[in-house]
Amino acid sequence: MAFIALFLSCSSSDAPPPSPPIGPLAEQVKAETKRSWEAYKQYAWGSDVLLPISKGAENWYEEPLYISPIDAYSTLKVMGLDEEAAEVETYIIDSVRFDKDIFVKVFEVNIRVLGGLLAMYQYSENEQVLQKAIDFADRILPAFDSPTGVPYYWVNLKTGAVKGEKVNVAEAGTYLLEMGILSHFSKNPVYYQKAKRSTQAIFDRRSPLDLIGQDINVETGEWLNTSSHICAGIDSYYEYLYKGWVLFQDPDLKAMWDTSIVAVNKYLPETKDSLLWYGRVDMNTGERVSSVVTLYDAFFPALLALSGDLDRADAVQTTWNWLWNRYGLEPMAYDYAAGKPTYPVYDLNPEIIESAYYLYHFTKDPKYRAMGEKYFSDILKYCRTEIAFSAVENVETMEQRDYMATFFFAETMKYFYLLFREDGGFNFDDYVFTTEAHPFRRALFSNFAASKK
Ligand code: DMJ
Repeated sequence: MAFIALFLSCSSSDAPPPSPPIGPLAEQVKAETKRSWEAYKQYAWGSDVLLPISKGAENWYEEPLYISPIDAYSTLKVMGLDEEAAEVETYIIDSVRFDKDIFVKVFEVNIRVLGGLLAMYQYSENEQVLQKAIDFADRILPAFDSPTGVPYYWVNLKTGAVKGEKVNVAEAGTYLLEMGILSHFSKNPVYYQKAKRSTQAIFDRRSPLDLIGQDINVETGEWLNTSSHICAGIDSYYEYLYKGWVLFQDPDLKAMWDTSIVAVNKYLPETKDSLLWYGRVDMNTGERVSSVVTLYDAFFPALLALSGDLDRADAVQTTWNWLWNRYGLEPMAYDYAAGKPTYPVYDLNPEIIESAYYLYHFTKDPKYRAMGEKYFSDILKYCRTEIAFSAVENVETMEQRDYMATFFFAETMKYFYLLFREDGGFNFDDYVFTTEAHPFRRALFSNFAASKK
């Protein structure tokens, strides 16, 4: 009887459609994420990060900002860990206040805290979450009140005091998505306008070669470091020009991207031993200044692929894949002319996995999934701890470091999961990922108005 009832209920027309197959590797990624999440909850709940070897916790500042759970939320949702996600949402609503007398790094909290809260609102449609996001954004907004419109490095969440006149371009120009999304959700254009003014201020100070430098003085607009590259310190400025255009359809961003990417592809590439590197040149002369690259640069194939340049994307991914396989993990900084790391830490960073996911998404070439399988097995081999995963102090010795960055939840495990999911998880025609891998549905922004006010 029970069998018949079950059979009838499964075959009735209102039964939910069967879940798409996920695949064993994606299931393994999900299980490892859950294991690490349990460890965060047990040893670090309420703190910013888990210390995965000593089983402790650490905060970025004098008081916690709950960065790991806020950053992790969208990954928990993507993986279907709905109970865990709901627990974070309740905690944020009931227990989290941002009126803290602490100076925070504007760039870092924008991509992790504001971006994470906005993703939480998108999934939950909980107005209280939106109010938290607005409250948080209003507390970092005073940073943008510099003479140039480029934000100061630090802002005090309680007083609005600012400090830090020197910022790099990634810290100066990675706000369009989070601030634009908030403008749309809150119907207040001020956030997008502040973000765009900062991006425009950088673009307007480009050299006659259409290149920008690395560090800028937010009060004078003077370049403090004229090294031009796509490495850590500039990377996500370019990412947000293109993704900002895709999400908001603001033609000014498209024009900035079109000008910039031509110059980037003209002056930065250098081939060495058949590998294509994007190095560093002086923004004014185009002369080479350094052959040191950073593992952050492995985001670039994803951006190239998204913008339609699959050939270059493949060539650059081949380079980063070579470097990964040389060590079994990537060093944070590497001198491709000298052929050795200059900073051998691996911090559980996601970029090379993100690019494998994008390239697989666009080409369906199984070699990119195979790359991801190797990265995952190396991370299991060298970074897995009794309770979670750790950074590695030196990729030549694989000595572990007692730290698990918040982007491990937000990005690294999310991109592994999506790369291994049999259905790919997302359609890029429908979604845009922030630089911290929070996915946003493009259709929500089809009548985006903040750029027109
Ligand atoms: C992340 O916090 C973001 O992706 C940022 O833009 C640069 N890279 C780190 C992780 O490596």
